[in-house]
Amino acid sequence: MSLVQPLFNGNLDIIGDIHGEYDALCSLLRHLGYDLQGGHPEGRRLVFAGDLGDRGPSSPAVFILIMYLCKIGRAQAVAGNHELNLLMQKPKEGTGWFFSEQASKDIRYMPFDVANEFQKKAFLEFMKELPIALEREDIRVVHAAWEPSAIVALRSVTGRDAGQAHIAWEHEVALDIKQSGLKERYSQEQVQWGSQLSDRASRVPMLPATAEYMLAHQMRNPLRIITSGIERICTLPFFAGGKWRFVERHPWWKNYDEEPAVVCGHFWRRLGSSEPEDANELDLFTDVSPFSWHGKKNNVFCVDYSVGARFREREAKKTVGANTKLAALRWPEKELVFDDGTRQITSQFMA
Ligand SMILES: [Mn+2]
Repeated sequence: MSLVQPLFNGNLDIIGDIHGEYDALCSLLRHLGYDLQGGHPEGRRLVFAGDLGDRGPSSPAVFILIMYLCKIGRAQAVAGNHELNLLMQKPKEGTGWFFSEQASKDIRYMPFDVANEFQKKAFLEFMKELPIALEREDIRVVHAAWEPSAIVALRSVTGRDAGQAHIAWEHEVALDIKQSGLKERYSQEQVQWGSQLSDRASRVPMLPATAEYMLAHQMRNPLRIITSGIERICTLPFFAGGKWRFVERHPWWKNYDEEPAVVCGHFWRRLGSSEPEDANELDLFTDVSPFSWHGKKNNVFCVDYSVGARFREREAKKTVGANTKLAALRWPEKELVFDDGTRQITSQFMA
């Protein structure tokens, strides 16, 4: 077992983050021409770019279907940051379907189906088997970022699943942070600023040790880089997800100059007028049109069209799916198919 595995040959339909939106998945598969067993009249095959569950109403059903399709060889999937969290047994926001201690806190996402013990065990076994990256000569698939040095590090992992490799790297980073004195400086800042760090109204200046500490956790762990992307220290702190932040996402594709195309998910591309929940959060696609390839060579494509934000549309009693879609990128056709049946040819490939 390796964390970087060969991708299927032939024509592919690469599907972005699903986040427990089972109905969207079923209608997308129908529009793509798949039958209930994942068979396709033209022999096409499915690839899932990770983040199968969390937030949406039916994460268990999504896992059951994809697990089945992968087992019978009709689909492949890479793990995303949400799969990694489940593997690490970290009950984060949106994981109430999996962790009973989180279920009552996930009010925003209610109602949602909850996995039983038997299912959880099966899902964990399945996630342990998932690769982090899939590759072939012309195309690569990861959840968030194809960062060449992180991929090299993943290739060197043998005899460990992603969860075990993640723990080992986290230990290494923690030890280094402690020995270098960064942990001590970080703790001092945390004590000094205390509850203000989670108060939007407070004026928190740039905290250099906190920034460096956060950056180290993200950038010194190859698994984090591939499943949640590249980060940098930002110029000004910003408030997002209930905390003051000192590092921001970096559009890694601006540095990607290798030949094979890369398809990823994770980055919540926006359609139409949908607004970010945190106005301060950096939109990585301000200079990229919604259906365009992007990056230094224009050979990277993020296929996540924010279906994970459907809970917000439900919450606001808006039309579900108006600004959020589940998408598949057809390769080599480079056409998008959405869960509502609409299609769109992508633009600017290698332009
Ligand atoms: Mn993600």
